[in-house]
Amino acid sequence: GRATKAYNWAEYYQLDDTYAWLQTLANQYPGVVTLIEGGKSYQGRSILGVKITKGGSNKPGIFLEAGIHAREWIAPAAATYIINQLLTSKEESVKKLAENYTWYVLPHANPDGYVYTHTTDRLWRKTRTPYGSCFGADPNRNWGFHWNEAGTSDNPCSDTYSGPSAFSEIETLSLSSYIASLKGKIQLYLSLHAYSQYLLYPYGHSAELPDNVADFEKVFDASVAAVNKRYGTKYTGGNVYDAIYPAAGASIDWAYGTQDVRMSFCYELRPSSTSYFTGFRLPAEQIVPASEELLDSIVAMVDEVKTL
Ligand code: ING
Ligand code: ZN
Repeated sequence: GRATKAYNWAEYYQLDDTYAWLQTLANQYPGVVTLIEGGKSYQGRSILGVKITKGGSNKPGIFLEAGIHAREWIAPAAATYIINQLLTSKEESVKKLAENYTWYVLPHANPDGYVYTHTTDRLWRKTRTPYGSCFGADPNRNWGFHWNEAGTSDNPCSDTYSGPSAFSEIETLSLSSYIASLKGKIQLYLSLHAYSQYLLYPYGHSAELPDNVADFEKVFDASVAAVNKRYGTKYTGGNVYDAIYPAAGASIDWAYGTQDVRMSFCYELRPSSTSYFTGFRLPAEQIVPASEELLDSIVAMVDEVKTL
């Protein structure tokens, strides 16, 4: 699907295809879509995204980060689906979602890793920073909030290597400073991963619950009910530490714990639990349904957040 064919959601794209598409959106929607650089990668790539201001510039912000894990291809695909719906949907609920918020969407938080899954190793997860004879730190274990306290590895060859220090990875360092530049503007932080069909909220570093856990539970309930409506897809979840496993240094914990973002969630998208080999290879025919139900869920989530 290169150059001559229109960008669509029937296949997975390479990094350059998606970045070119983002550029066309900025040209096509002047004053509404602004290209943003959320950061840089070790190999010098841009963490490119869009800011969408359909309702003007003074709306509360929603930040959507995807692709921090390279092999979870459905995550960036769903992020671009959401960008497209925010810009083109005729549905009243989606139009409102676009008009009432400033959206910051970054489909590829780990561009080097994503390229590597296309060229060399489909199941690569981490960044590509060299560490001795191994490569990469886990960019969802590298953020500077209770860094390395649980569910991480000190072995650079491990898929959950936390890195030599918090924010050792240029990807998390630069992205975090971009997010910090928006401090006070973000109401909701979303991180897209795969797989297992979970909806998760802080924390990952310990079983301690966020002080507004009752609000998280209300929003969680509305969101998992909505994800089920269209195709019957079942999500479960809760706080990261209890619902899946200990995991310190994740982006959603950092956003909640250090940036005054009171609502911060991670979606683990389709498929449901299956083998490691097939889990990251969601058939391309499922990009659209997985993304439709995700958007249904986000609509309900934002409606619920509004009532808090
Ligand atoms: N799962 C996430 C991971 O980084 C997660 C789960 C989400 C942990 C949010 C911490 C916070 O391990 C996958 N599949 O990557
Ligand atoms: Zn992941």
